[in-house]
Amino acid sequence: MEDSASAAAAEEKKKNYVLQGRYELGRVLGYGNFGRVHAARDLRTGRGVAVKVVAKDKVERAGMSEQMKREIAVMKMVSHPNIVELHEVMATRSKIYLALELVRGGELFARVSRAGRLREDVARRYFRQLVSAVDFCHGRGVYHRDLKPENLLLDEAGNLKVADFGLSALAGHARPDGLLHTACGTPAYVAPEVLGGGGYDGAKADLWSCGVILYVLLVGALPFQDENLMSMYRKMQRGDFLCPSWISRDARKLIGRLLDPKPSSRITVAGLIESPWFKKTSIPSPPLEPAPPAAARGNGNGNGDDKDEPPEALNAFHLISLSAGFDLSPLFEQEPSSGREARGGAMRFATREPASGVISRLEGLATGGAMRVTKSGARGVRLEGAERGRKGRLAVAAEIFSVAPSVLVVDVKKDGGDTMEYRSFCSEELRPALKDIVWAAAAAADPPGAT
Ligand code: PIT
Repeated sequence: MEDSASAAAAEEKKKNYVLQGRYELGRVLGYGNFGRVHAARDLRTGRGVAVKVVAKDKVERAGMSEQMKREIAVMKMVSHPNIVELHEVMATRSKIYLALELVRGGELFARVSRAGRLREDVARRYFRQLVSAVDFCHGRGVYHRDLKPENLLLDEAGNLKVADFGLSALAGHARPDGLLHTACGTPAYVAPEVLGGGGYDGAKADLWSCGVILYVLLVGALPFQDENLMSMYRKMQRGDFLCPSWISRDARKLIGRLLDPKPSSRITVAGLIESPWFKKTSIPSPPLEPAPPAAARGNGNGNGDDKDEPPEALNAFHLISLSAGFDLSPLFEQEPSSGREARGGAMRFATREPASGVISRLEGLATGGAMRVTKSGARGVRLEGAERGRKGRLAVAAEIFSVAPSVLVVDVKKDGGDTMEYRSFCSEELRPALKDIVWAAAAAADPPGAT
């Protein structure tokens, strides 16, 4: 009996790997509501896709079956260049599979958290794409209700794609008062009227979240933050937030109009599109022009618009000698503006240690931390935690590339588990363990932004 159960489980596992003979599932890209999202390959076309795997029993236990059906219905309705496309839905007895557009550039959240904050022209480009997607949804009676940088993905060309409609609502679900009544979303991004519980207009609530997102892009912090949810809610109700002095006047005005606690006077999409900050045309900086040194970059010109981020246009050898070891990512990015921040907490460092030495360091680190090690070829290693964390087991994948004779670059990525756990693993364990093999050029100045 038990044997046949485990054989069935093994069979299910195999089936999952090549899903219904059509999709070959690969690494975990992230976690949506109710399931993991895997990178996958469509075996019929060879095309890359993302497959979200949802366990039916989990959805049922949480009483979210209707919401799941709504997510699928919504995604079928919203085909737009800035929304992750749903290609196909499949199901087995126990699981639902959504085959989605593959978006490879990671979360916008990762780009912002690594850069600290974005230049206004860079933020404006993302924000326009977000508003285009949001306006498109609203025009079809779809309200996302969980807009936040973690649900905004970037493709390889640096275009924004809205994901995760798992909490979305349709206009048809409003009560007779014309308002939605389900409080959902992520507190820091959710409009005060949603938390208030008295019914809300889905479009106005999404615009508030757009205001929080714009603030996060430009400031690198949340506008309303408090350990105590009630105090945070009170700050939101009062519109009590501060804009740092580097934010331009137009951006500040727009943020104020989006973070208006009264939905009736809050700006509409039509007003937003006509606002000076949104409309501003910016002249893109010339590509491959090395930026002046930090001291000459004039930090603080008062209006805060179009400030420089750290230069990213140096060549491979500059970067190796200047980087003091970690984070050489501009070396490999094909699209300069998609930059190193798009890589979701990924870490890169140069070393003169041979590949075998790097691998044995990683193996030593794994053994010390009771992690499981698997090698893939001569240049790949994966470490997996023994214990399940907040989002499953932490898994870290390292790949080794040769960039010059006797110079290797090691690329480290999260391959499973929670992003915060991954970050603390990197800073508390990985970095210290590798410190002495990371190649830091003697007496070379750190480039701006290097750690
Ligand atoms: C990708 C890459 C990635 C995440 C996703 C897609 C997720 C997409 C998604 C998840 C949902 C949903 C709609 C889209 O409702 O890292 O290509 O739960």
